[in-house]
Amino acid sequence: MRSVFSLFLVVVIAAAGCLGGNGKQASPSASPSTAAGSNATAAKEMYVVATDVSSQPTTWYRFSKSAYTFKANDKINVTLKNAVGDINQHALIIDEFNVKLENVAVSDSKSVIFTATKAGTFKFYCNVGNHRTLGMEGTLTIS
Ligand SMILES: [Cu+2]
Repeated sequence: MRSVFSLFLVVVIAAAGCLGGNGKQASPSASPSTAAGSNATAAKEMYVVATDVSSQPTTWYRFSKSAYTFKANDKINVTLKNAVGDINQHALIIDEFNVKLENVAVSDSKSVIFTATKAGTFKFYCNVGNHRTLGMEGTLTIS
């Protein structure tokens, strides 16, 4: 008899747990037309590090990785981390998607989420001084 009662308790608790879960889901799914859909998907990471790859000035001012590929309509969380150990601030600009991460100080980082609304090959670059000319440029491919 006791074991039946225990089983009954377990069932009640399990049922309560299910109800609680449903209760939590009720509010976001109440407006599926706005909450669900493409915006519900997590943003993809585009993590870019500004780095000085050697002690030679000719290879200062680089992005750690210079090519990224995503799909059209991907939501992209782009981050610029400034890992260059000098006093320079750096930036990451993507003109076509109006991305501007500017004044990123040493050891600092900035992020912004944008949607890759068009396919193509685009440049991202640092707009500080002549950094782009020195090599702070990369390619973003949206397929
Ligand atoms: Cu720079």
